[in-house]
Amino acid sequence: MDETTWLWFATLGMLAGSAALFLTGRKRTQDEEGHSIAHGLVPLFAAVAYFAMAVHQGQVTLSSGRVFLFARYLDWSVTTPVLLLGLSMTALHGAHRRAGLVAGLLASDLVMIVTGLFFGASQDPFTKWAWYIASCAAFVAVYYVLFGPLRAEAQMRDAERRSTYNRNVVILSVLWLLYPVVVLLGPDGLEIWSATLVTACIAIIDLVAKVVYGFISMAGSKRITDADLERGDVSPAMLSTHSVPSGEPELAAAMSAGSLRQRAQI
Ligand code: RET
Repeated sequence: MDETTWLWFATLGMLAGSAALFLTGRKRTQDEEGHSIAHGLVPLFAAVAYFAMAVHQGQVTLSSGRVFLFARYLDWSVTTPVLLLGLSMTALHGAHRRAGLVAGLLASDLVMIVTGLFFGASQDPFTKWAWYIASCAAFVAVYYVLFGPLRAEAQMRDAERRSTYNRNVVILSVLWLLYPVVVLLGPDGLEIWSATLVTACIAIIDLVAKVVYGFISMAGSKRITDADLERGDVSPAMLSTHSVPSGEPELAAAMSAGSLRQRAQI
């Protein structure tokens, strides 16, 4: 397959993945609803970027003749913060806690992507490798937060949140590590791999990191929600709707248990 075919393949794969994630996502609590919407939107946004690249708009030809696909970075600047926010919500039981820490995580991630964009657009070797090192340093900061303070937060939660965080953080960090390696080997870096090989590899890694990881993360948030509902640990304010849909008796039970608990605490 040539490079453009890979870009079309990724566009269609992302669209199908987004539709599947939106259609299967459950929305019983606000937490679950947040995860479903986030994981549905991530591949949808990627589809926009892949389409732009497939029709040769999301790229520029540099004076050296190298074609630089900058639309990848537009995709990553939106989708990576969303994925990190989802993981933070799992560790923190809602993202409203430790807002400074979460903001620091997202800012480091954005620095990683923006410096990566300048790396890709550079032609002078010194400038290029300076940007690469800066991007890797920001990547280390992202890992530090994920495996340091956020992991410590997750260990203080219930068994389902803890195990979901521990599983997701390992899968996410292994997948993300592949990006700087593939980009390093390709035409933007050491020029060992061809543009087609890099585009094919990134298309596959992107589909796994967005769609497959999306399903894994949504399964985790389903487990967490099931356990919360079973324990009656869901107050009416945490539900995604204030009216209980008929045919959802477990919600009605959890709501009344949750409101009883709330009243007991007053
Ligand atoms: C770049 C530039 C070189 C240095 C580093 C990079 C890291 C990229 C990463 C991208 C992750 C993208 C994901 C998209 C999925 O939605 C920018 C290649 C460190 C980690 C996960």
